[in-house]
Amino acid sequence: MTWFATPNSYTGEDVAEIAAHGSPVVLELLLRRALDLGARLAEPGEFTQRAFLAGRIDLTQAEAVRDLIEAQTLTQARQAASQMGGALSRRVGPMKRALVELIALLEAGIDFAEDDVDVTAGSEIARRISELMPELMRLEASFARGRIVHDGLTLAIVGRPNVGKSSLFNRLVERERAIVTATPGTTRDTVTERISLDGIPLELVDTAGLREGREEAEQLGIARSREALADAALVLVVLDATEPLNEEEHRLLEAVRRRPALVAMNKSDLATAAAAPVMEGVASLATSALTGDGIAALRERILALATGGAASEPGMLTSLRHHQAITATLAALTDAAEANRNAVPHEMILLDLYRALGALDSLTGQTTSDDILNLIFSTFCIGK
Ligand SMILES: Nc1nc2c(ncn2[C@@H]2O[C@H](COP(=O)(O)OP(=O)(O)O)[C@@H](O)[C@H]2O)c(=O)[nH]1
Ligand SMILES: [Mg+2]
Repeated sequence: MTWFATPNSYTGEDVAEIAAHGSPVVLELLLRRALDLGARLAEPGEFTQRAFLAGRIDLTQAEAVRDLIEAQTLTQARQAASQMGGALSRRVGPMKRALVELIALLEAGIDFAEDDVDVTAGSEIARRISELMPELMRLEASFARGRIVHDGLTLAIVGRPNVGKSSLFNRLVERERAIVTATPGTTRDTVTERISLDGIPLELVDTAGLREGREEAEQLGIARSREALADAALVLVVLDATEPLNEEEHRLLEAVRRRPALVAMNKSDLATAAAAPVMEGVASLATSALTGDGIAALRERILALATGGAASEPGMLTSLRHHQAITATLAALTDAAEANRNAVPHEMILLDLYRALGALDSLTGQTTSDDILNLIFSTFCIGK
């Protein structure tokens, strides 16, 4: 038994922790005994929620506890650990202080108008607001990388039969996961495998070759391929570099033209430059699943496609909730700046500034409604 005395426990309350040998029978027995003696089972995330309500951690840190438990790659775990350590809150702290200062300045001008307190000049208000914007915008932009580190992405590998989709898939997952044969139409069902590309979780989907299906099983496989193609965030179109494009491939390239897509001209070991099919403005690179040529470059290109070139940084926004809070802060500050330009009374500008502060505070949980709090903590596992 370990005793954590208030206020130095995880939740801030008096906490007794029982550690036991891992046998499920022993644990079950201990749990039953504790329940018989008046204990009750914790709700999902209840300990973390109590820690949050006691002010031990803020909301971004609480969310990071869940993210750390659910982390599947080392990068995800590191990102969650850094957020748990307060990286995001530390980034938001100075912006909040600057905003509170500006609010205090305007409030003072209104409250003590008769006592000769100088009314803040419009130019000073404009300067203070515009000083806040760049870092808020950087923070908003960090969501591009933060979201994919957090959520991962799906990449569908598509193309006609026998071009080497399964071979490339196996190269990327670094084992013989999908069946490769010289007979077209071998892959009948989608095969998925999770890999980590520079820490970014990527779900690869190998699909059945797209063509007019010969029999029912293959037709079903092709229907699934089309679904996988529609659902995936990223698409890898595989072509055979030794053969001209056919109708199906022209249609496919047209379909992915406006999507994040890459084209692998596979079997480059067999291809002569003259035989390389003509591309239609889609980025392509030569690969050989047989020799491994171009596979490293393919990984890099997939990574660049996934991240859009956004680099990793401390205190990234990782959830839509974070992103919405920052977008709302930016919108309210933009309104405040606009009102200030139009020489609107300070009472009105303050309304916008308070709205910005509220949005910023919702990120760390100071002004988050109970409904949203309950929603967040319900996604935790029990006993955390
Ligand atoms: N020479 C050569 N053969 C390849 C290459 N990639 C795949 N193949 C062969 O092409 C055939 C079809 O490959 P597979 O991966 O099953 O194609 P899929 O139908 O598109 O999944 C197999 O015999 C592979 O060994 C490559 O880069 N070079
Ligand atoms: Mg295949």
